[in-house]
Amino acid sequence: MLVPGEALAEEIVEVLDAGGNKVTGATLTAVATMPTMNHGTSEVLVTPNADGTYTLQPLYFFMAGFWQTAIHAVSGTQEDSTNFDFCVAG
Ligand SMILES: [Cu+2]
Repeated sequence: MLVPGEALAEEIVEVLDAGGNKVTGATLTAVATMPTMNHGTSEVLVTPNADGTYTLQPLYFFMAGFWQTAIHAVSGTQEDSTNFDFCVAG
């Protein structure tokens, strides 16, 4: 469970193609916000890992409540985006 002020939280994500294969070498951008409160966090850095996943950090969820991480991935001429929605317990 996440608690407010967990400064070193991270998310590890995979990017899959239509066939379910991991996409390596993609360019990911990530923004963490509290959509209902109109604020975000400091910049989220994306680091590719050797196993084909990507690590998003730092994710500084400094308040309890509803958070959203919006992720956009670009690989060649393909791009896609998704949101991870979750609550930080108070
Ligand atoms: Cu807030």
